[in-house]
Amino acid sequence: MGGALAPSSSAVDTLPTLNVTLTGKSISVSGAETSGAVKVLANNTSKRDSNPSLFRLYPGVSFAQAYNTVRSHGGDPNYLDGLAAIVYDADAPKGTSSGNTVLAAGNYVAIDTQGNNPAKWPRTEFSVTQSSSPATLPKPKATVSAIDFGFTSPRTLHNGELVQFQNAGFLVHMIVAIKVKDVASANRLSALFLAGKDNQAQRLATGFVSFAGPLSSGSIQQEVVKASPGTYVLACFMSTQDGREHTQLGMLKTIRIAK
Ligand SMILES: [Cu+2]
Repeated sequence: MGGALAPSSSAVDTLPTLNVTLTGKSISVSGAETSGAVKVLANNTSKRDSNPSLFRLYPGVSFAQAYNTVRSHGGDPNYLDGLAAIVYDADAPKGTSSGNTVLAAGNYVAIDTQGNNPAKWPRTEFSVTQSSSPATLPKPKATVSAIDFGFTSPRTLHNGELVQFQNAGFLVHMIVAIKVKDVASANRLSALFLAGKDNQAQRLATGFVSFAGPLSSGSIQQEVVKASPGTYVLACFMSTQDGREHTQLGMLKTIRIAK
C-alpha cells in the first residue's frame, strides 16, 4: 500500500543527480552528466554560503570568450546571448541543498559565483551527453515566471511545496523575495524601489530569500520553498543598459508565503 501514500516529493528523488561540491575555494561536479531533468545536489563544505551556477556554452564557444565578452560590457550577463546560457543559479548554504533543472547536451561551466570578484570565482568545466531516455521534471505545485518586466505567480506560495521558478522573459532575470511586516509595508517598499530609493526600501525588509540567481531566457529551476510564512515582495535587481534596475521598471510583486 506504500506506493499510493508516498509523498509527491518522492518524484524529485527519482531524478538523476548531478553532485556539485563546493569548498569555498573550489567547485567540482560528478554524477548524472546526461541530458534531461536532473536534481542538482549541492554539498557546501565551506563555512559560508555558496552560489553554484551552471552555464551552458554554445558549440564552439570557450569559457574565456564568454567571460571576456561579459567583462568588457560591465559584467552585464545579457552579453552572454549567442555564447552561453545561465541554466541554473541557486543559493547553497553550508551543508546540502538541492534544486531541479533541465540540462541540454553540451559543454558546461559550473561556477561558485559567491563574492564580488568574478576573477576569483571557483569554476570547473564538464560536459553533458545526450541521454537516450531523458528524465522529465516532476509537476510543480506552483510556477513563478520572471517576464520583461514583472512576475506571474499565484498570490500565495506554501512553505515546503515544490515550486518552478523560470525565466519566461527575453533578458536575464533573477527571482528573489524580500520579507516585510505586512501588505502596507510591501506597498511602501515597492514604491521606494520603483523610485530607485533602494537604501530606504531595504530598511523595511525583515528577511530575504533567493529563489533564483540570474537566469537566461528559458531557464527552469525547481525548488522546495523554505521560507517562514508571511508577506514577501518578489524582485529582480538586474540592471538595464541605462543603469536602472529592473525594480524601477516594475519588477516587483507582493505575494504571501503560507504554512
Ligand atoms: Cu529582471
